[in-house]
Formats: sequence, structure tokens, C-alpha cells
Amino acid sequence: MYERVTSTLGNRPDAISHQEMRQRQKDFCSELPTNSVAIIANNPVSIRSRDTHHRHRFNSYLHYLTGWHGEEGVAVFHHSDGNWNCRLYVQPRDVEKETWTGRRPGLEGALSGWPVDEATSRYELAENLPKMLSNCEEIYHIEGLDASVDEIVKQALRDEPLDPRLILDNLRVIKSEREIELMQHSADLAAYAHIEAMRECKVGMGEWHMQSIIEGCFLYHQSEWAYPSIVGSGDNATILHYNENKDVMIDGDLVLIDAGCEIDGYASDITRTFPVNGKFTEAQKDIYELVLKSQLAGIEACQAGSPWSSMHNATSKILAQGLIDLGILDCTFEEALGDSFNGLYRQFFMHGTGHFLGLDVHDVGGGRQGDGKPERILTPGMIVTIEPGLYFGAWREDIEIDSKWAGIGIRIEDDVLITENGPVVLTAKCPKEITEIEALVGSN
Ligand SMILES: [Mn+2]
Repeated sequence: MYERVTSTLGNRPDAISHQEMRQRQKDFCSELPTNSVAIIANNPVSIRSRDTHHRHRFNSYLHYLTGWHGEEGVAVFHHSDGNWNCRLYVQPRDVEKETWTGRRPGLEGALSGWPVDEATSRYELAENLPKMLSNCEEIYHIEGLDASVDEIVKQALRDEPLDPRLILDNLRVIKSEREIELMQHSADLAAYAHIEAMRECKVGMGEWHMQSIIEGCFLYHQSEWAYPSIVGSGDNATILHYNENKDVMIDGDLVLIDAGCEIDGYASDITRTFPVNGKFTEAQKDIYELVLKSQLAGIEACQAGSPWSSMHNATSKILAQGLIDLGILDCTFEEALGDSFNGLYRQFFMHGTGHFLGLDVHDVGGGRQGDGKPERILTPGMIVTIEPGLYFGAWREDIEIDSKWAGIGIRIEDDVLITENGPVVLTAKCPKEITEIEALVGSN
């Protein structure tokens, strides 16, 4: 089943170059005041059971600036009068330990294999860092990642550390050409994984079978999930973050799959909803076509120069009007829509229209800027998701709906690149028209 995927997937683009990461370091450090230090720590390792750990995932900021992907690793940037220095603290070589836990690049390997100026033993951090911090003007640090670094910073500080994310998020929100290539590849692989799941889907299979097809496809292509895969059939599709994936899929139900993968850390994020038996009922079709119409309007709203809220405004108007037209809401359009976050239609569409996508699946950059900050203006190089949905959980006691809609949960999600020439759907290879889906589901 994977051969036809490989034949159409194409080669994986090269990872981000050292030159590009050096430019990121320069862009970051040039925003720091002179004689300041920025510490970028790694994500902690977390216990799964006794002496077994959850699979470690590098910190996205550390990876963005240095490409480092080991479990340990702390990057320390020192900026002074336009010059900057990047020192990476890593685990030194230790053959005895490496025999148990895997090979380490060590200091020499880190210096030659990563775009850093110096590599130092992790065990010297506790001695070096306090000296450095005592002589600098400003300290930038993300708290809560590495307890040992938190402690050093706390000892050295007079005030709260400054947050380097405020600078880095503005850099990360605009994707470079190489980043877009990597995200296109991530989108292609996720699209094909969804297609495989549709092809293999049969009444009586388990939600977990769909999950195994999708995640098997990721793994086969040296990728992995970017977030826990959601496979919800029937009423399970109306629970937004359902990921138990433990029920058998029943004739007549829909199944909602929200799954995406990572390529060099860059996420894709796709949702498709389709009938388990391959044929939409009239009621399912009514809701599906409404969600699709709203999603297409959301994508069309992804225009450079438009404010972030234009995407949600586009999807919500169509959903509110559509719910009235189907007789699900009995009220005026104004009552249905409200301010697009509090209208009556929110009973059935309770999440946002989309989010930024990048090294984090819910990527940094915050579209709806709060605390008096203006909202983001859509700019070429930004990548967002557009994912409206409608959910009529039969289990919900808080809503009154005709039984023909009960148990329908539909979301359609694509990844969209903002360009000067309008939106580019990176996940366009994943079918979403009713005729395409009906032809594909169970076809294998
Ligand atoms: Mn999403």
C-alpha cells in the first residue's frame, strides 16, 4: 500500500541550511540590546513509566535557531555592539553511557555539525552561566523548560527575565522558501496518509485501524505525528479532542480524522470527514456541503493585507446563514451570528477557524492578538489552517436538535500559504468534494 504513495510523494527537501540558521541567529540577536544574554533551553524529558520516557521532541525555538535535536542542549547567545556569539552546551562524549543510551555528537561533533560558534560541556553551564549573567545588562530566558537553568537565572536576577519569544515569534511567523518546501512535503505526506485511510475504510473496522494506517504511513516515510491523531466516528466526531480511537466504526456513521505529520520539525494538519460505508446520507450531505462552502470562503479570505479576523468572519457568516436555511436555527441572521464569537451558531461551531502552522502545530505568532495588541495582518509567507466544523452530538444535553442531525460531526481542514497572488492550499492533494470522497472510500 505504501509503494504508490512513495511514487507520488517525491524526494524530501533538504533540512534548513546552516546559513539560514545563522541568518535567524543574526536577526534574533540584532533585536537584543547590547551586552545582553539570551538562553534557549530544550524541552524536558518526561517519564512515561518508571525508567521509560516519552519520546523526546526538541524545543522548537532551540531547533529554529540551531537545528539541535538531542535530548539535552542549551544555547546561550551573547550580543554586544552588533556582534553575537552562540554557544551550545551539550553532553560530552562518554562511551560507557553512550553504550546504554545512544551515541552523542559530543563537543567536537556539535561544533562541526551545527551552526554554533562554541560547544561546551553541559556540566560547565552551572559554573559559566552565573558569571556571564552577572556581567550583562539584560537576560532573556524562557522559564519552565529546564529546571537547572531556571535556578541559575533566578539566582542571577534582580528582576524577571525578558521573554525572547516576543522577538522569535515575529521571525517564525513568516516562512522562508525552504520552510515552505518542507511544509509542502509535510502536507503531501499527510494528504496521502488520509487518502490511504479513506481507501482502506470498511464498516466494522476500528477507529484504531484508521489511526494505524495513517501513522504507519508517517513512520514508513521517516516522519511521525505532529499531534495525537484524532479518529472519531459517529458521536465521537463531535468531541473536539477525542483521541482514544477505540470504537468500531458503524454502518451509516461518519468518521472524522484529524491527523498531520512532521518533516524536519514542520507540521501539517489535515481534517477530513467521510462516511464509513462510502455513501453520505442526505442529512450528512446537507451539513457537509455547508461546512465545505464555509471552508472555501475561509480559504478565499486568506488574502495578503487582510486582518486575521477576516478568515473567521468569512466562515462564520456562511455557517450562521446555513443553519437558518436548514431549519436548525430559528432566529434572525444577527442572532445566529452575534459578533461571530457569541451568536447562536456557536452551539454547533465552538472553536476558532484556524491557527498558524509551523514548527509547532498551533504555531507561534498569535493571530487574535490580545491585551490591546493589534491583530495580525495576513502577510506573504504566513501559513495558516482553515478548519470550520459543525457538531451535533447526540450525547449533548445542552442543545435541542432534530434527530436527523444527531450524531453528525464534520470538520474540514486545510493548510494555506498566504502569497501576493492569493491563497495556496498546501493540502490540495487531499480530496474533499463529496463525489471524490464517495469514489475513494473503501475502494481498496
Ligand atoms: Mn488544526
